[in-house]
Amino acid sequence: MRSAPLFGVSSGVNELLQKVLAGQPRAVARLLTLVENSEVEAQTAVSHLYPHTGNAHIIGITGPPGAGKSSLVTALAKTLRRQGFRLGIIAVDPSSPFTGGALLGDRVRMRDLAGDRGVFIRSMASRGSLGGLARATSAAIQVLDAAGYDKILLETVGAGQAEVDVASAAHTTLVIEAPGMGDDVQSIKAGILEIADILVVNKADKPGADHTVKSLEMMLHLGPLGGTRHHGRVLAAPQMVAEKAKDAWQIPVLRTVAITEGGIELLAERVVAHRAHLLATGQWLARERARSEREVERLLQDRLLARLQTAVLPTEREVLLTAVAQRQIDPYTAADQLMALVLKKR
Ligand SMILES: Nc1nc2c(ncn2[C@@H]2O[C@H](COP(=O)(O)OP(=O)(O)O)[C@@H](O)[C@H]2O)c(=O)[nH]1
Ligand SMILES: [Mg+2]
Repeated sequence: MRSAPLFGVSSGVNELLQKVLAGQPRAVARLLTLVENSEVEAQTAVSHLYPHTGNAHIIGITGPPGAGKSSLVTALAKTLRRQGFRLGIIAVDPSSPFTGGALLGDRVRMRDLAGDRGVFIRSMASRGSLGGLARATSAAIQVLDAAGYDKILLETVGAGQAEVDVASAAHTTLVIEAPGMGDDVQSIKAGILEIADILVVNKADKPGADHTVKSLEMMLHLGPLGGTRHHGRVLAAPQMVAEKAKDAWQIPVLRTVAITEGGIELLAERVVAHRAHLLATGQWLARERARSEREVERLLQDRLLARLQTAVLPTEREVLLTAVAQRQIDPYTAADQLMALVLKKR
């Protein structure tokens, strides 16, 4: 099946895609560069590779800078490698406009993994919009999935919207905290807990780790489901209890020392167990469905905005916006007029 020719692409691209499907790291690296630099290439690649995707377990790792995410990804990767999984690692830095700085540090930390053909590592930095980065990251995930990597580890710096984007791209989200990083209950953002499937207190060798663990556990139990993740379905109360017992995922709070691989075996076990849980309860499909919806919506938005840019002349736009600013027309009317221009084929 994997050797079937791909139609509608040049023979060069066809050959590259075939090599990616065969799992050749150099072809994967080349395709990722194409995908990152051009949306057209991304579309070509994803549309041809998509039938071969859907096997990878996507694991998001997020948390504040310095919590030990890259060290933890490295330790987790070593453990998962010993279990025979092939791994793709994508380190995303939305705050960095170019590949350098923090990502260079990540490279150093992940150097233990270099030379292992079963591990593919890629850093991605934002070159403009966060939306552009999200799109490139999503395409990169598809490429790695098609190339046969079993688990894709996606590291991102906790930076508001970016960490929520990670959760929406991942099946399993790890939120990493560390002691002494403003770990009071008040300063741990509730939004972070909402996306976590597994909470990790890294740097458990440092003083204050117990306090951080307790703070997180307290926040979890204050939540509506008492530390469990459940389908969004509304159920009658007795049914709710039964369903909760059957389908709920207990969000664990785990301690790790990434630099000595302490606690990593248990973390790897929970990560693998979470995938099994999602599959057994039908939540895997539900997450895929939600992810597909967000992805298609994002692409549709991009297309509509692009259409707006070509359908409306800059001068027309300027006239309308000035009219709104001068209170000659209201913003709703302006939007309606712009929409009419978009819908009118020129
Ligand atoms: N003491 C201690 N230091 C750690 C641990 N994990 C990571 N570090 C150190 O914390 C710093 C930041 O780690 P890094 O993995 O780059 O964090 P990131 O910014 O979240 O990716 C580095 O100097 C690591 O060596 C740990 O478990 N214990
Ligand atoms: Mg890092």
